[in-house]
Amino acid sequence: MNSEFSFRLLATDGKARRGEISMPRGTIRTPAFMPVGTAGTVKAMYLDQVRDLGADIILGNTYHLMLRPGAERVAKLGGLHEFARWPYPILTDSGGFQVMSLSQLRKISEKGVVFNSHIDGSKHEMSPERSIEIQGLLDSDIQMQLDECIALPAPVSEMERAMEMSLRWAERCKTAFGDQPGKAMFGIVQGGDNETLRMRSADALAAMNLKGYAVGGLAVGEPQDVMLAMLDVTCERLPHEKPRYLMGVGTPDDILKSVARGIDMFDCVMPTRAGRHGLAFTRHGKINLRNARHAEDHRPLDEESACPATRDYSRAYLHHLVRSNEALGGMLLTWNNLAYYQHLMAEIREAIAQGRFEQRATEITEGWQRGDI
Ligand code: PRF
Repeated sequence: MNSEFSFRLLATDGKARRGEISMPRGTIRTPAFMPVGTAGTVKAMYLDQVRDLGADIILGNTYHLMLRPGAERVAKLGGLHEFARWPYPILTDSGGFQVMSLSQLRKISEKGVVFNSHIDGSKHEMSPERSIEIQGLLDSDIQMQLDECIALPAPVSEMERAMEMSLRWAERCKTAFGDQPGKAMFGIVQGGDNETLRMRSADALAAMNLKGYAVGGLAVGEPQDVMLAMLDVTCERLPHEKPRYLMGVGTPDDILKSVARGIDMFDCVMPTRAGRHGLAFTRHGKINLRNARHAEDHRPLDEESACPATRDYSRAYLHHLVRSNEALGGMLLTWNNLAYYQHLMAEIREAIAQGRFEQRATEITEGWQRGDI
């Protein structure tokens, strides 16, 4: 264990990187997938299960927790780790992205965001400084700068304005965060689907000498090849020796292609949300358990898996649970999906260490394309 935040690259294979983030609450093996625990819970999972699947870090949301139960209250109760019973690293998103996607009424200006709660309509303000203060009250290990993520497509002038303001907010967040050796504040690259803006954003953030960098503003409506092109120009300009986190991404295919371009960390609601909606991710691709063709299928999702949800329950039973809206359906499929995602990350890390990432990625992709067997 380490008293300071540090990142060590253990192996590279092409642009893909295998590494390790060390911090007081634990070590994060990268490339890493961080299960989303928005409100201090990874929905439909016990955190012990999440840990057992191999998650080194989970994500929490400033926006949700500040509204309910409140950041000061979480602090009073001993911080988010103690509250949720997860003693390992937690990364918190800064709130801006969730304000824009969840609050109906919101106003964004140089000062920050003013918004109405999606829960009770109450009015709240969040400046870059307040976002960092809240993340500190939660006792988050990796804190994110407040940024503005805009939906694509958007006019270049709009992408430029949001990117430049996000840079100014990065400076303010850096100052507000100060010097906390065991923790980190990451900057967020913005710039929409414009290569020049992305390069400017990455260069300016790199010059701030932050402990890590996120790529934001992607997977917001653009085609996958546009997202990958943005990663190509961005990763190139980010410091080699710092971790890189692609926010809110993605499908297993997005993850393989982003690791190939130098991304180290991911988070996404995909495995948890899709699980609650009846969708299973497997070695053989996605399986929609709602479909009537599973109604009398004795086979488990994957008999070779080490995960009980994947190996021990018939597709017929999972189909029945999903169709009946039983809580257990969402629980078993979330378990299966997070097991699949963590297994995928372990395979990725091993392949990079062995210098055979590209071959392994091709084999994994072919497995999905062979279809549901
Ligand atoms: N900014 C922040 N959080 C995010 C994003 C962003 O751009 C995204 C975009 N995919 C997901 N979550 N702060």
